[in-house]
Amino acid sequence: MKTKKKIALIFGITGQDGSYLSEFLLNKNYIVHGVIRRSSSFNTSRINHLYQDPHTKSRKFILHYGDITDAISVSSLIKKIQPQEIYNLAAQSHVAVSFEVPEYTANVDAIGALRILEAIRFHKLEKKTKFYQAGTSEMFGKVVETPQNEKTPFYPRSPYGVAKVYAHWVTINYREAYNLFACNGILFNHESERRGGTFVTKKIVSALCRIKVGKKKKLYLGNLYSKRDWGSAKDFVEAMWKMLQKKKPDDYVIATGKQFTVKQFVNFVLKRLKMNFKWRGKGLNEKCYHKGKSIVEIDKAYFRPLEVNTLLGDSSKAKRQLNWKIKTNIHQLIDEMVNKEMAHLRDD
Ligand code: NAP
Ligand code: G4F
Repeated sequence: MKTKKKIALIFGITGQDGSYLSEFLLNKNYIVHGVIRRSSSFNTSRINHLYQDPHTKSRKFILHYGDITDAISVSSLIKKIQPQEIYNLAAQSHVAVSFEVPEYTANVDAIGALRILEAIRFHKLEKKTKFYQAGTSEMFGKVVETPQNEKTPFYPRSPYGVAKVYAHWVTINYREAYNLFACNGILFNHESERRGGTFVTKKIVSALCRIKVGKKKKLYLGNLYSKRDWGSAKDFVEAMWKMLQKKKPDDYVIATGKQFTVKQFVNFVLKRLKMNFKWRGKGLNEKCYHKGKSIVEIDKAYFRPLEVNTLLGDSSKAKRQLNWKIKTNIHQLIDEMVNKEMAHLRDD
């Protein structure tokens, strides 16, 4: 007997995680629907390889225009698609930018989650549709304990972090009030070759590769001493799916349990590129030299009004209950990112 394919709906499908989650779900034989925003330039580069022409029979990958700030579009898509699983990955996801556009960030990152939850409830899909909310270690902000787990209190340090705390609690609220199958993933930083170019790992890899081949002279960074627990996006999207396959909905920290400073990340990439280097100076005058020339310098513009100095996750609950495992360490991640960047540069 043929089993019916599961249907998933992804908000934020054009982003780093949306693209990997799409691939993951398609491999599991899902029909994947995704919401894209109208943009004056193409915003689908991460999912172009998955695209299926609307005239294709029995499509498995279907895109819809919509926006998480538009309640009616959110609601009508959910009514039309009636998915078994909804993944809310849509966000203004840049912490520094959230200080520049705080109200917009709240609208997308906080109320966006509410709009989806309310649409599930309004269309009486509580028993049919499971919901995943893309929460973040930024909610821990000025951490009150180390490492951070599901019980660690939140102390967000940016409009982004504050908005995500709202989304976290409203997800729990709908779970408890309406018996909705709704889970929060509390994901620590996760990276890949598809990471947006203004996040620090991708910015470092991209600039140092270009410096290596003589296409760029200098990389400017902000705080070199913040510590992050960096994992691989491919590993982390699997955890999102695993949460929705459990019998009961719950919240889970997803992290590697290892942390490094931004400066260490720079050093790892330089070593991977076989570039000799030496750091000299202090504070804003700290510089990294290669062959007698400074290649990394500090620019105050990249400091934030408030910083999250340290993040380190304890994901033992996810390991125990979801049987989730980390497959990629930081050096393998850097390898993947550097290889992709160098291939791009060769193609250029
Ligand atoms: P990303 O690459 O910035 O992708 C964000 C996605 O959200 C994009 O598809 C973007 O569309 C979409 N989006 C933004 N505003 C929207 C709106 N108003 N309506 C509909 N879609 C909208 O982020 P990511 O790294 O994949 O992260 C996925 C989610 O996990 C985000 O919610 C992020 O906050 C959260 N998170 C990420 C990390 C991490 O380290 N990557 C860690 C913890 C939590 P466009 O392509 O059109 O801009
Ligand atoms: O790469 P980042 O911009 O990531 P951040 O702020 O940790 O946020 C990312 O991870 C969160 C999970 O914890 C997600 F929720 C969020 O959506 C996003 O994906 O910055 C990492 C660190 C920060 O301490 C920042 O101050 O790197 C420091 N940094 C130093 N120089 C820089 C730079 N960050 C950026 N983006 N650019 C710099 O030049």
